[in-house]
Amino acid sequence: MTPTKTVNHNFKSGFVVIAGAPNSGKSTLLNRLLGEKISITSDKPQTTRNRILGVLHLENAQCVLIDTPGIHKASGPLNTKMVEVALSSFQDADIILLLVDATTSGKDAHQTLLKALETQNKPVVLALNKIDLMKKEALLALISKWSQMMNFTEIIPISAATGDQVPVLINSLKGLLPDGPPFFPEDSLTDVSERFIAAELIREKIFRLTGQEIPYSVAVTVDQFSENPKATLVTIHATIHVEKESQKGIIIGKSGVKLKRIGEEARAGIERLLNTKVFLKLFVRVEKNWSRDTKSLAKFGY
Ligand SMILES: Nc1nc2c(ncn2[C@@H]2O[C@H](COP(=O)(O)OP(=O)(O)O)[C@@H](O)[C@H]2O)c(=O)[nH]1
Ligand SMILES: [Mg+2]
Repeated sequence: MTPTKTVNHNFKSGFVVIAGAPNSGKSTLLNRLLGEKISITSDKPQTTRNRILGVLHLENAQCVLIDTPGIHKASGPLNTKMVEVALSSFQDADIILLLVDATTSGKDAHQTLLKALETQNKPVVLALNKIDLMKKEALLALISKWSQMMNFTEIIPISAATGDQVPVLINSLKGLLPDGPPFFPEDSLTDVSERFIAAELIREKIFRLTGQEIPYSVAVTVDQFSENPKATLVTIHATIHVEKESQKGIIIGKSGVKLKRIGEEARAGIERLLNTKVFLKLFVRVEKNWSRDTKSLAKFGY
């Protein structure tokens, strides 16, 4: 006997991979689409290191969004790993959402990506982001330029930061989703743990509060994550791993001022995420050249 496969024509579901160059606003857009901060953002390229999944629940549809580390020319093992993660996520996609920073969009930066997209046999939606920073005439010229570069399913100008035009984007994605049952239960937002997001929020503050080389030499691990019996307080111990003694000094700062600020800002973010009081204790440790060592990369989850 052949089992009958029932397709519910009233429901649509699928995977949307958000691809694009570093800093185009992929993580900002994911957070905007979900209405919750699950992916960290900063003005430094390569803030996102892992694949982050978020579930967007719509009426009669479910859109599983994948935030990827940006695609760029790889250099060094950590970067190579990030590009691999981004490219391999295309395979799981029903729709590819290409996000481009409209203010800096030049063709060169996207060549690697366009080449990879041409070989995919699936809808590609182009979202031109950061239109809050642009004049309308410049935007129209840009739309015409991109429409000649590749045969996109749709081109939608948006602002992930203000939310402008984001509903239009959601509608377009919904229309392109295949028929199918939901992948995730109604109340789920992401597949990563609160513990992981907590470590990421600490890393975000380091990205935002330190300059130049420091962010790329930092990994964060959560060593303890425990709730008191009444669930009114979460205690977190986390370690910030750096590659050199000098970097440890910069993270800690004069009389510990920098580390204190990182801790305060991270705690506020984690409290918003968990919706409870948080006690956060941070340690700083030197792990020589961890970003060039495969074993350390694995230990830190990359
Ligand atoms: N003005 C403006 N800034 C944006 C917008 N979207 C993202 N950004 C900023 O661009 C930077 C990179 O964003 P992020 O989401 O980390 O980019 P990602 O590397 O692609 O994930 C951050 O400083 C964001 O605040 C937007 O629509 N308008
Ligand atoms: Mg990102």
